[in-house]
Amino acid sequence: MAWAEDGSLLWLRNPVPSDIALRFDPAMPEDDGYRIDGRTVTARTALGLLYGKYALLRGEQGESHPFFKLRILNHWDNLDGSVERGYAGNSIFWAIQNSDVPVHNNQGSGGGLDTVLISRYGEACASIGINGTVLNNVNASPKILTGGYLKKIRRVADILRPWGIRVYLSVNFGSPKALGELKTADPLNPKVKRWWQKKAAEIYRQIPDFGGFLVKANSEGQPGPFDYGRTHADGANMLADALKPFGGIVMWRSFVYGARHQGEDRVKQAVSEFAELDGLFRDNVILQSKNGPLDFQPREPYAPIFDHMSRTPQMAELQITQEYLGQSRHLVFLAPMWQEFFSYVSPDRLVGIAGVANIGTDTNWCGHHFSQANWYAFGRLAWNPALSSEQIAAEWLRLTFGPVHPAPSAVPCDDTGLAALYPRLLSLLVRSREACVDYMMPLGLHHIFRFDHHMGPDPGGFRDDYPIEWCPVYYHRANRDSIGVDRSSTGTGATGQYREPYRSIYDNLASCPLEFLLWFHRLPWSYPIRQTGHTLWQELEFRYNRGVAEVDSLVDIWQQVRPYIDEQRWQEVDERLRFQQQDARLWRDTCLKYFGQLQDAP
Ligand code: GCW
Repeated sequence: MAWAEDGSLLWLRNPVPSDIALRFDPAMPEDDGYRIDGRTVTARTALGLLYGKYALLRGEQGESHPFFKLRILNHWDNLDGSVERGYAGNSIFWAIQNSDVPVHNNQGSGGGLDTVLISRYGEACASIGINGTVLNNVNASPKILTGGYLKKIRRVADILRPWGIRVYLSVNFGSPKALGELKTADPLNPKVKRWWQKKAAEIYRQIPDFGGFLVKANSEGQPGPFDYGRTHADGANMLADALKPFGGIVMWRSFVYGARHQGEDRVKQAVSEFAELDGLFRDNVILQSKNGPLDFQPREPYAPIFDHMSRTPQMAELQITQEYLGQSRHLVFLAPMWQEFFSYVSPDRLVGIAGVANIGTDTNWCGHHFSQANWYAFGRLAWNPALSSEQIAAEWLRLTFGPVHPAPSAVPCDDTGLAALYPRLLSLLVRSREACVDYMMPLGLHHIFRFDHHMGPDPGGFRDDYPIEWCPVYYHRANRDSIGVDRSSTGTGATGQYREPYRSIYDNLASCPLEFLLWFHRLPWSYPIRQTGHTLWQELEFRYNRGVAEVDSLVDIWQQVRPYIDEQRWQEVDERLRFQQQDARLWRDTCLKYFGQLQDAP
């Protein structure tokens, strides 16, 4: 099968059929949903018709409505064109200045903006229902709010508007001071309030449908309201008041540690910080929290902050870019992880979801062809969190690797051969996240990554010039006798932050699920695992080996599909799978060796 040389078509290689009938129906529910009947798409809004067209392309029939109102990508893109935790080239929005890094499809003459690329991005997002994008890193440069950048943002907003995508910005809380315009950024200072009000007005003059601000404050060195003895609520409300007249929102992140609750178990600090503020936020503030209480690990229990803010609208932040899951070099399909999260935190409690994007200037957008599946899955789950991983994976596989219609006659296209292999490929895709957990950090182990770049294992990692919360040894605490962190009521008490029944389930060693065992409990190496008959040590060995075997199976199935996939994509995926195969072994061998030697120590 031919793959269009320009890699930008993703799951959209087949054009939307031209013989579709489009109808407005003002009696439909008030959202951007659609109804598909044969080749007729009906919707209440123009955006609904657009969504319906793409739904038809993926074979949908019947009626469908978006579950979350806010379905937003968060780009951690820096103004110099680099992308924090980006593994797919540079930013598609902020060009590297004076660089000859080639940007694919650079046909747009947008004065540093690749208008064609950004429009394709908009289409890809719209095709899966994404309706918002934050254009810059949460570690935000104050410069984003200055005139030249605002002009550029206006142009990006103009390109994305036809695709139903609203533009948002991450803002640096200290901006008025950092830009040298005021002496303070104290949220209760009238001059500071006025500064933000004027800034909001300036933005909305250019971008009338601007979405609002995303804020990382008093976290990992970012400025925030604490700098002036104020609370997160003081800070968020001040920005919310500035945006309110224009209909804008503030997405305030709860990812904080090492500030006011320094020294406390890191996974407890968000609740310690925010629970007491519940009810104090303006109605256009949304608290945005990562799915787990630590930091996007291959597996975490859900973040208990979601149990504590009953009077505050909340959003979940998921990470599409695989910072801790092999980056763009491992095939790991993330839908099962996100579904696991929704099984603990009901989507009903959330007003939206945000996904940290994995998109860059690489020809295939995401570095790894299969990483596109995670972008796709994020959008599909934002639209309907009840979709199964299997269904999403099946859709994506078919759209991405299935035949292109009409099949180019010069290229033999044995669709049946590929179809026969789909079930195995699909099941490996769906199991790939569990495999990653197994070969990296089974049984609730977490954060044993190499410093800074988070690729590869470093179970012995310790640096006394780093905060202890950045050191792997803090997270497993393994010694000659035991491993794991006691977070139960006899330990750090983190289990006490969970609602029942989870509080008791996690607290009690006998009922704690094996996948969270060492997250919540500290156990001797010889601890007998009732469910399997292994000792703890044997169970670790078993799981590390199981993860490696799963990757071997992936490599194997990829060999079998070779005749049915264009050579270029096949090769590129194969090369990464072979790296993953080696890396899975590296994880297993490094961790087992390190933990094994500890036990043998005199
Ligand atoms: O996981 C950590 C990342 C940082 C990131 C931070 C955050 C944008 O390693 O790169 O900063 O989380 O989410 O704020």
